[in-house]
Amino acid sequence: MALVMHSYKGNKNSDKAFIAAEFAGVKIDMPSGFEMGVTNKTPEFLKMNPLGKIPVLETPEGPIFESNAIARYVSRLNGDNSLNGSSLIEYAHIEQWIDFSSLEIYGNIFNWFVPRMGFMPYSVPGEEAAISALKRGLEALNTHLASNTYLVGHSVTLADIITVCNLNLGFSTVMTKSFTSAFPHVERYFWTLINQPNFKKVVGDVKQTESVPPIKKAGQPAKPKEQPKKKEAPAAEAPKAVEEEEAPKPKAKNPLDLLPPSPMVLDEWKRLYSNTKSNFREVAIKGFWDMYDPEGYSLWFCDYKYNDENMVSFVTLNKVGGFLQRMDLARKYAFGKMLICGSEGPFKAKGLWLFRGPEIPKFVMDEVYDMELYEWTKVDISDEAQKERVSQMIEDAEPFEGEALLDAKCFK
Ligand SMILES: N[C@@H](CCC(=O)N[C@@H](CS)C(=O)NCC(=O)O)C(=O)O
Repeated sequence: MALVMHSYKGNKNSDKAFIAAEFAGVKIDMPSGFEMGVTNKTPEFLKMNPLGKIPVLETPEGPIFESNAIARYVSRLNGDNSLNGSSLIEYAHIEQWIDFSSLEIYGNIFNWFVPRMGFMPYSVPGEEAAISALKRGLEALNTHLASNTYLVGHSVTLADIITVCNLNLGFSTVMTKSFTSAFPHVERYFWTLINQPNFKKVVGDVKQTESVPPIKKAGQPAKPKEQPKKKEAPAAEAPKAVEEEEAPKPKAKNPLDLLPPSPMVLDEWKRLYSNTKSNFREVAIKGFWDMYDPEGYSLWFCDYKYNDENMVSFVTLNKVGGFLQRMDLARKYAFGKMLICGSEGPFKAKGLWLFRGPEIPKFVMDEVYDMELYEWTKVDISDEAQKERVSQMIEDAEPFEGEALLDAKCFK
């Protein structure tokens, strides 16, 4: 008998086992037609899990409930993977982080989110306690991740799979950008791993929630009726720590559109860059410096602050790739080159960016969390050495600063 998962697509608890299965080369079937609240309350289901909760994994040796136990089982089915570490102490640390993320992270996200959805009684002190305990957990995780790419060792373990699934519940429901930006290493860790192929295959594209959902009344979890706001409603008032939904404001014009016109047209430069197939120095680089308008634009070098973590080539490439994806919002106002240098880890991520305006645009600093993972230095174009570095970065010169290029990515 094959392995059969009783759950539904998108359930963050069963995602743990499906991601572990991708790493371990295990196949799990999930029959369609599962109906929450119906299928999991049948006598057959209750024989597998007396609580009637999902997920449940049916195995040739009998059913398993509790998502962490299921993921542990799946991760060990094929002995030859590193999901469980390579020593007793690594194994213990993996278990440590699994418990930590289940109790200190998932538990507190759950106590913040679920009462808001009307599935548990809501109270302001209860929510405040959950948020404050969650912040304490995230702070500890953030400190650990400041100097570690993964929770344990130098590759993905079951601890990462379970922690990322737990964080995914938070990122997709209550943890807005303004909440998570206090934990930049957790953000980097989460977005890097959730975009790795074995995660992405299971969870798809993940988007961070833009607001904390409004409080729904108990018993009306599906869709609460809009109540006219009473003046005095202290019980339903959200604590200060929680962001409330705001009425949508009309979209303000980007301040960069209000800058005095520049003789440099960014699209012209991008076209020249893309269309130059030979004599790059003489055509594209010369063209760039002829066009460059230091009044209307600025040039910036960036250097990744945590290159020591960049031991694995594809993880480093994904990290930089994710950064460029998130820069999408600046496409009208920026051009960038990112070089990933070195032929073996640690790989160094170095970049050159051209931004409209004399500074790095504020909306980019605010919206793209990767920005703070890099050291930014404004290029002094009166310094010939710096100008030459700019030219070399644009043309993917190799070796660059004495090192081979693992890759060069362009943002245009
Ligand atoms: N600790 C359990 C939690 C299971 C759980 O709460 N499952 C929810 C869906 S995510 C459920 O089945 N709820 C139905 C119910 O409570 O009857 C695990 O990790 O598997």
